[in-house]
Amino acid sequence: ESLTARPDPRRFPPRFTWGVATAAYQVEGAAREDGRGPSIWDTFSHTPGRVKGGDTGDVACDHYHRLEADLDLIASLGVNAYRFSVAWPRVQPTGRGAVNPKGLDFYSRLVDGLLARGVTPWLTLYHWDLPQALQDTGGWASRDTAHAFGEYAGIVAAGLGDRVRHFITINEPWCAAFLGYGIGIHAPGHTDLARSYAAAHHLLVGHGLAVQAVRAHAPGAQVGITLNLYEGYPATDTPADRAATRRQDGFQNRWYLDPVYGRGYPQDILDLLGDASPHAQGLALPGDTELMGAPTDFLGVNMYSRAVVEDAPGDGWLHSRQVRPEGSEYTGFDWEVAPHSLTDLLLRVQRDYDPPAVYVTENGATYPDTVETDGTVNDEARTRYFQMHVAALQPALDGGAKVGGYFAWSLMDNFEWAEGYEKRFGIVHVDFGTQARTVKASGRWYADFLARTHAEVNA
Ligand code: GBH
Repeated sequence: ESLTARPDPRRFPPRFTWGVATAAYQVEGAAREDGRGPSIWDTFSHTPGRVKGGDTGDVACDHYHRLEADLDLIASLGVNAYRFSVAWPRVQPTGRGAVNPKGLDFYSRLVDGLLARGVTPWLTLYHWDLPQALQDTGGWASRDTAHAFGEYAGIVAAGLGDRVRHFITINEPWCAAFLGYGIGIHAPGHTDLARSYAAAHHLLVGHGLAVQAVRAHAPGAQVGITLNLYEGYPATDTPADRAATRRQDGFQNRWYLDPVYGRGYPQDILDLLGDASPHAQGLALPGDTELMGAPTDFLGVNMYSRAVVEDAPGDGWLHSRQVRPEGSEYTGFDWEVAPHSLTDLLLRVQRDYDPPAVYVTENGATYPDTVETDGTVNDEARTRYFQMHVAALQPALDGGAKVGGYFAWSLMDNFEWAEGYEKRFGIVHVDFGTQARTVKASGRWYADFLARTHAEVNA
C-alpha cells in the first residue's frame, strides 16, 4: 500500500469536525487539589514496578494550572473541536454522593474557555480514572460501579449539558477491562480472564446507564461511546488464518460493537469463553441487551494500527496470534503503520452496524522525538503518519462511511499510562522539567492543513 498519500483539504465536507484529544489523568496533574479524590491510576502509578520509571500523573502536563495558556494553544492550532475527559474523582471524590463544586468548576471553565475561542467541547465521561473508593468495593467487576457511573454521568450532564453538546460515555472499554483486569498492565492491575469479562460487561451496562442519564439531563445532546478497533487481516489466505482473524475480531471489536448496536454478545466468542462469559458467571441480567444497546448518536473510533493474525492452536483461549508483517513501517510501540486499514475499518463498521455517524476520536503515533538546538521538533515520521491517516478518511467518505470528524491524539505529550513519560504522542512537545510547550512540525502541518480546509470551504 502507498505510504505517501497526502490529504486534499478541499475534499472534506464543510462542517467536518477537526480536533485534538487528551484525557484527564494524562495531562491535568494537580492530583490532590481542590478536593479531588484518589483514582485507581494514582494507586497504580504509586505502586513500585507498575509504571516505567516510577512515573505518575501527579504533575503530568500541569494542565490544571495552565488552563488559559493551553486553551490559547488549542485555539492557535485552528481546530474546531477539543476532546477531553472529566476526572470522575474531581467531581465525586469517592465516586458517590455529593458533588465537589471545585472539581466541576474546573470543567465549566474549560468548556467556557473553549466556546469563547470557537472550539466545540467533546466531553468523555470516563477515560480510566475510576475513584479508588469504588475500586475498594469491587471496581468494574461489580455491577454497583455501573450504577454509580450512571449517577455521575447525570451530574456532569446536568452541570455542563447547557454548553456541552457532545458526550462520550466510556473510552475504550476493551482497554479498561482487558488491560486492567485481564493482563494487568493497566490499573487496577488484575490478571483474571473471568473478572475482565465481568468488568467489560459492567462497563457496557454503565455505558447504557450513562446514555440514559445524558438523555435525561442534557436533552438534545449527542451521545456515543469510543471503542478502540483494529481491522484484522489473515496472515495467509487459508481457512485456518481467516477463522483466527475472525476470532481476534470477535475478541477485540465485535464483543463491544455487537452489544452497543443492540445485538448482545457475539455467539462465537461466548462459546469460546465458556465459564468466563458473563452469562456463565450469572452477570447478564434480563434487560441488559437493551441497556447496552441504548440508541446512540455516533460511534467514536480510536485507531492506531491493524491486526495481522494467524491460527495458533493451543495459544490461550482464542487460539490465535498477531504476527509482525515483514517490510512494514512501525511506530515507537512497534505498531504497524497501516493507514489503509482505517479506510477498511470505517467502511466495514458502516456496512455491518450502520451508525448514524462515526468520529475518529483518536489517531496518532509515538516516535522518539529530538529537540533541535533551536528548540524545534521536526517529527517527520509523525507528520507523515497523520497525513496518511487523514488521507485514508477520503476513500471511506467516498465509499459511504458517515465520517463526521477526526481528532489527533494527542494535543501534547503526556502521561502515557504504563509507559510513563517516555512515549510521546503529542503534536505539541512538552518539556516536563519546565512545562514549556513547543508546537512540533506535525502540529504545524495539522494547523496549516486545517487553515486550507477552512479557506477552501469558505471560498
Ligand atoms: C489509547 O489507547 C488511549 O485512549 C490513550 O489514552 C493513549 O494515550 C493512546 O491510545 C496511545 O496509547 O503493550 O504495545 O499495547 C490505545 C491502547 C493501550 C495502546 C496501552 C498502548 C500499551 C502498549 N493503548 N498500550 S502495548
